[in-house]
Amino acid sequence: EDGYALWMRYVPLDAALADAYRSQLGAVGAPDQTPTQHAAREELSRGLAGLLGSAPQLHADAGVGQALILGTPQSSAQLAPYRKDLESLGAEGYLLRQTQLGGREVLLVAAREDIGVLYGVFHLLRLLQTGVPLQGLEVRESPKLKLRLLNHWDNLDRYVERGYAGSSLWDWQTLPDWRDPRYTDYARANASLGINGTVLNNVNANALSLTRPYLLKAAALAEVFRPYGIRVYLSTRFSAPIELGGLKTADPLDPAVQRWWRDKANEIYALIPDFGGFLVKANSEGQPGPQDYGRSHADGANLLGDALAAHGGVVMWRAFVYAHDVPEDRTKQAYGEFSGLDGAFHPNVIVQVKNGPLDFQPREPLHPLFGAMPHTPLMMELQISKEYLGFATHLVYLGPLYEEVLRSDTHARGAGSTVARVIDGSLDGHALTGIAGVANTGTDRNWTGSHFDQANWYAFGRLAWNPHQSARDIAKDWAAMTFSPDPAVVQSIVGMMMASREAAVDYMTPLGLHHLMARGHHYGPGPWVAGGPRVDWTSVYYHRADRDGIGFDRTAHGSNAVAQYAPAVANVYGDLEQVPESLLLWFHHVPWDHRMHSGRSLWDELVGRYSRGVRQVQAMQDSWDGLKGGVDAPRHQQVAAFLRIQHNEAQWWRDASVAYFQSLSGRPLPAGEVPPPQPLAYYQSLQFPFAPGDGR
Ligand code: BDP
Repeated sequence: EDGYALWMRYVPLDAALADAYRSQLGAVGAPDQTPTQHAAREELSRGLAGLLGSAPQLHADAGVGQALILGTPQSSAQLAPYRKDLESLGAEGYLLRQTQLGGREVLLVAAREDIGVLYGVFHLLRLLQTGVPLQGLEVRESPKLKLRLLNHWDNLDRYVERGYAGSSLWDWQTLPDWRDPRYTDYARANASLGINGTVLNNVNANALSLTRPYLLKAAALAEVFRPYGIRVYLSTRFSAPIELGGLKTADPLDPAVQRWWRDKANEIYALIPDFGGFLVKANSEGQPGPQDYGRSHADGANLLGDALAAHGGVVMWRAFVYAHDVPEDRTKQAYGEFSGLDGAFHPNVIVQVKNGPLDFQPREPLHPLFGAMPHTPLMMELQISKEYLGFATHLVYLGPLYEEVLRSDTHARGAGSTVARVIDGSLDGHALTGIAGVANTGTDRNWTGSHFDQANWYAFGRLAWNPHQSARDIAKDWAAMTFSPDPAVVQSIVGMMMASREAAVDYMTPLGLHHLMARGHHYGPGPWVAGGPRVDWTSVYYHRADRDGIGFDRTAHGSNAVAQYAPAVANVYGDLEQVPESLLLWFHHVPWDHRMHSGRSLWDELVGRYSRGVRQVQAMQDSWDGLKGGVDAPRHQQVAAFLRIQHNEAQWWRDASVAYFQSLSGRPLPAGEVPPPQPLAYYQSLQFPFAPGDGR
């Protein structure tokens, strides 16, 4: 058990359960004409062999006597009567149904297209892995979002920006000739969740990835991924016509630039006929873009959109922008640049918006662009890698974070206008919909740098398929498949997972605080960070603490960022009485003796939250200790060690933060709180990657 198999371990089920399943799954009719059909058969065989102890008899022609039938109306005559029904599930949907056929009980895994059958096989395997009875089974599934993508921030030299799981999976040097079998396992894992696209390279893009040698490499990956329903996309450098084409400009209105992109698109599609499209970071953090020529984001996006349109490709244009001149409030920038462009984008352009207005913090309010651009398709970008959440060492299950933003109500069309409904297109009637997760994968044997970070890849994929699902239900499936279906084990692991995100918020940035991580690497506490090239890269800019109080005033008295939300949201966030305490210091600057719901002063509450976060990590350690024997030893040991690291670092965060804020507030610690064992200067002197020891 080294974690390589992810949630697809397919270890033997309990004997009674396996017996019951075997009678329903022994003989299988499954066509084998296409690569995707082949992948479905292979996965089923592999899964059943592992779970039930013997591989099923597979027949390419569905006939009488088979208990399980896989296929589409085209591939299996027996499924022809279901044509209409399957049509209604769309190109990627599927049906699992137990029914009578020719007087016998059969289980159907049926879909309109082959890819739906593969998705259905993964769903069936999940049911077996989690012990769900098949009697009377009826599952109808189709994805709620069209683009369900991973974004790899992988550079061509295999360094992964903000990646914590080793090097990039893509070995550009040996591609296209060598196709590492790991690429296929990557595709299987994604297909098991319904992820249907991958952006191979970093948003801080190198134009080289658009040259012919690299396109050939991308084409090889596309070929590996194709049977699994995964399309390849590329991050695109806006100035590529200059760097690669020798043009003098990349101005989107220049005919030579337009021609260059059209030619490039033709070249790409000749090599990768199902190429997905481009992801673009422009005029952000030093990247080139249309504003360099006095043009708008829409001009830039439409330039690329037009080049891809004839081939059916899309452009995902990122709204993560902030100005070169330091703004009064960085969180206001994206709305300022994009909301006025609503309706100006061509139909194959979708604007990709991060979940919150700043940058993947442990907690942020929803991004104000959601609901504010009804005439423009918006997709959401989440980070699966935990840049601001303790990298791969801290156990932080992101399901609750994703769920929180998806369920946030924009109130754009009245109550119930959730972010999930913005991105699934139902709120404003968009057909082009999507979600992207910044991938946390790498060459580490367990893919994600820690066993528990696999859960974040998993949860992202499941929510991408259906953003209305519950993070807890997803955690249950994951824990059962990844560790053990034993209900006591699952319950204990899910308990740890569900509490973990709030724990991290508490020990890092409680009560709406944000961006207090150490400079540059974002690991460990740095609430004192000040100075340097930009104030919005410092902590003091965000917390604004002094002797009198703390918090960023984003109300009408301050930056008025609240005005970017619909009035029903702005009224809540902007009102000290109504703002949820979890976002208090995001929106308000308040005195240290501000009364909290608990009756305590803000100062006492803040210190209490920091300590609560540390205690929660201790509770996770206790739960995990209780799982010794219930979880295999190799993974148990590694998780236990990582929890020890997390506990030390949670304590470090708490002590450093309390010492720092106390140096400003000048207030005594509340009764019962242990003073930080070291003076503030000690915490300020610690350098990454040297985690704090015991004071030696
Ligand atoms: C920030 C990361 C930076 C990314 C940037 C982005 O620190 O490495 O390039 O986001 O999303 O969170 O473009």
